[in-house]
Amino acid sequence: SKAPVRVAVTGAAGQIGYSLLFRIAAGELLGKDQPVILQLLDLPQAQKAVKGVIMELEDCAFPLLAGVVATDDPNVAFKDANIALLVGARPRGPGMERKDLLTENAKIFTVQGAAIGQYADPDIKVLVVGNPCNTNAYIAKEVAVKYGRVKAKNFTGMLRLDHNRALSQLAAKTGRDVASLKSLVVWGNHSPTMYADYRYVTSNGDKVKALINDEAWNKDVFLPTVGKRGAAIIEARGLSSAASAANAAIDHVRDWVLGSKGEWVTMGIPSDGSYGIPEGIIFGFPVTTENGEYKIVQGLEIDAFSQERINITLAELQEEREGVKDLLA
Ligand code: NAX
Repeated sequence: SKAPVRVAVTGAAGQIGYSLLFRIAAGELLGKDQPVILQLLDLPQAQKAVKGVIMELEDCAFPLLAGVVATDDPNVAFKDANIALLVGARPRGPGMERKDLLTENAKIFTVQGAAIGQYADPDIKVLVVGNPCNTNAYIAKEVAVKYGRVKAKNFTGMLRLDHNRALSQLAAKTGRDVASLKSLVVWGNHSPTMYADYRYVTSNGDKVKALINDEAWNKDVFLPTVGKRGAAIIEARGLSSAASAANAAIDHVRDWVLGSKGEWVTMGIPSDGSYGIPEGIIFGFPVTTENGEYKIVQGLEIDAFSQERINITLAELQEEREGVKDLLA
């Protein structure tokens, strides 16, 4: 049988962690024949809750769960890790400005980036879920690569929840099966500025844009619905999205590792300059994946409306980068 893969998960005691860990241990992340060792990181005050989660993991008697490590030390959590899901982050407290949120998280991701850079498997694949996820991924990447071991291209941020949210809105609007919808893109930042672009989406060979045939719906309904979905869930549930976020994290990493079989998926990845996005910024792009590598879908025409939306989400990311510049100097 295969050697176990080490999967580090931060924020293990949180609500996304509670949805995520059981699915990883069940083989939904890396395949039903791939044993995993979970390396769980959370804050010191959350260690008791992590213990409780581990008791439940034990009680599932998952055949693929080859071991569990619980720690409050990033250097231990990321040791030899092959995959890292960075979920834990500082939530926005009452009266906290966006800028404070950015700086508080920058500190966390600087520490974790350094631990990954020094102790993880050099081929580690990192997905940042904790918000602001694009900029947190950017920080972890910038810090980690300074140690000269891990690869910048392997630091990614999660746009997949936005992608899946957009797919389900399109399925509802067209009455088509969600599984029939291909070639969606979500450009940019995981924030309400993200641009869900369905110009290329097809369903069983039909152009979804032609099926919908309503430009006003795009601007007035679709984009705001997808962009504000997180807030709508908080309003309805009294808690932020967790099971759907965990599901998207699994989709993201599974497709990255096991391949998208020619289909486009959205990943937040360090830009290589494609589509005029400055190099290094973590930006949502359409990619295909094969053999553990992603490749940006090239040559898509960017019309005036799309360019305008891409500029808005890019400007936000550049502003966030500017806000953490001093911490990375
Ligand atoms: P919870 O507050 O339930 O859990 C967060 C956990 O992280 C807690 O157990 C906390 O102790 C831990 N933590 C905090 N700082 C840590 C650190 N420095 N090291 C290790 N662990 C730490 O939040 P949850 O609902 O699980 O959400 C986690 C993060 O995901 C939040 O930042 C949230 O904003 C973000 N989300 C991102 C999404 C995306 O699409 N990218 C969607 C869902 C979610 O909103």
